[in-house]
Amino acid sequence: MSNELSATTIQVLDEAGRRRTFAVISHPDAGKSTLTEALALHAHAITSAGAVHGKGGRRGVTSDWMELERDRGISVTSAALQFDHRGHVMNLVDTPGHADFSEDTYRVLAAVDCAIMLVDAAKGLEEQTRKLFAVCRHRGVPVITFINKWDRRGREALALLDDIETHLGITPVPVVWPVGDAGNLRGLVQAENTGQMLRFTKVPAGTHAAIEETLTAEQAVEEEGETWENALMELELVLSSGPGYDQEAFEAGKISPVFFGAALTNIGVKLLLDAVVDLAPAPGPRPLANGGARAVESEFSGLVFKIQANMDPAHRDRIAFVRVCSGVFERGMNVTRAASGRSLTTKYAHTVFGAERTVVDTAYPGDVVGLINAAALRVGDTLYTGKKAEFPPLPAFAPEFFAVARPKDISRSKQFRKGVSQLDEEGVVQVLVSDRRGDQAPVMAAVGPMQFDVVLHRMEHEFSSPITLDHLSYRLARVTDAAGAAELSKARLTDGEVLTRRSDDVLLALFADKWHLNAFQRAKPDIKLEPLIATAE
Ligand SMILES: Nc1nc2c(ncn2[C@@H]2O[C@H](COP(=O)(O)OP(=O)(O)OP(=O)(O)O)[C@@H](O)[C@H]2O)c(=O)[nH]1
Ligand SMILES: [Mg+2]
Repeated sequence: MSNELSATTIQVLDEAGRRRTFAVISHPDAGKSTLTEALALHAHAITSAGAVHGKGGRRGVTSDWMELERDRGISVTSAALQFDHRGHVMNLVDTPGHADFSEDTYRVLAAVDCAIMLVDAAKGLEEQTRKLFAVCRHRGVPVITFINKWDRRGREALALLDDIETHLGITPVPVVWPVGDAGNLRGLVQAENTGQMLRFTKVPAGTHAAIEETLTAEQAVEEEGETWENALMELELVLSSGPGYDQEAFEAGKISPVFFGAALTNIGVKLLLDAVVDLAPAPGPRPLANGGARAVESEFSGLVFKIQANMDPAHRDRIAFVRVCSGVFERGMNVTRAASGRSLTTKYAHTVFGAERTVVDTAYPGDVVGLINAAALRVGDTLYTGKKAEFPPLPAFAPEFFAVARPKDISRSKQFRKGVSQLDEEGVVQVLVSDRRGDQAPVMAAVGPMQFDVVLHRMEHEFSSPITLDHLSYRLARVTDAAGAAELSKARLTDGEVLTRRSDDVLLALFADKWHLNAFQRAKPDIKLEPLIATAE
């Protein structure tokens, strides 16, 4: 083997080294979308907050899909942004916090190299944040902690860190410490440079970056007195009782660097952005389904982690979001879809920024590319050129809510079918056909009921086919096989159990409750009934 690396290899390694691909995660309302916009604002990728999700009455990039988000004030789907910062290419994915949309968030976590975990200063560690943290740990995604909303009254900094240590089993290591309690934020001090205080002046409504001034320690004592001294004391206390920052320990998930600030008023956001460049790992080798790993400098490979249609009314089309895992992506290249072995061209490739997009000609490991109208692609697909690559499958969650969908206006059955299959492909819900109801009345299966709200809204506004949903009393789904299907079809016609077929041909037996499941299992002990991944994990 030659010691000389080819020019392409050097270029790929260099470009990959400049990439930071990360997600923002947390319980609903901790401020992920606000932080996402503040980060983009700091990198000068947008000129006023509100451009991504169009929140708070500010002018945003409008679309049907975001209309629902605006109405509710919550994110119902993840959004990818790319921008430059300090010579690095930042690929940032904002995720929805609500548990009902957690399948989307879990898929994003399969596509990033680092996560920023948001903690609301007043609420502390909330349930969904803990679950998402557990997923990061399981997947080996290192976590940076940002304690948000320090501009409002909240808990004590030391107590919050204590909770992280106790409940998450990871050592929080402060990189930044707040000067002033939550609700009385005077400024920030950096662990590496306790000789100065960073003071911020709020700009109304956070439409622009907060103005920052630097005080020397003497000035800080003079102007902030005890508040400054307390901050130094607390910081010293935490640092002296812990291991200190260590890059290897961070990447191994043993420690989490901690930042404080307020996303809404852009305080502490720049320090966080710099930390992503300095601390978050660049794309590395990716584990393959059958063992081994794909090195970043290998030929092209990518993972489809999300499908979204109709993001922009001006472009009524379907985008498959691909995270480039290795090699160079060039628009127009032929790639192979691992699941089918078929090849497809990538003529229409875009970089997306919220709902906006621009044509992309070349992309490198870590980048997120949107492939337009690649109808064959499904969430979880691996694409590659050259030597075959197949990444491990993405988790599919166990649905716990089921409803039969019917068009309100049967003359619009074509729009109805189109809408249902589109929402199925995106994974907005799983679509099942039950042996009793047939394919005229598909059964929508969801992890949480809010997914149904998205279905109702999108069917009406995007597909012009308003629907009714009749909720069914099933709560449990089990994967079965042909033998199980035969038995279930023979079962008495009660509402206790039913056989369904998912669009990927997986057979799912649905049961009203664990008693019906147990009774069926006792009667037919040899029948295959395997659980799916539960969200409670
Ligand atoms: N006071 C204060 N409010 C904040 C801050 N950051 C966010 N908020 C507010 O918190 C609310 C929720 O913010 P979002 O950014 O929508 O939260 P999210 O985490 O994206 O929520 P989901 O996407 O629904 O999970 C909004 O009203 C924000 O204005 C902050 O630093 N200080
Ligand atoms: Mg959000």
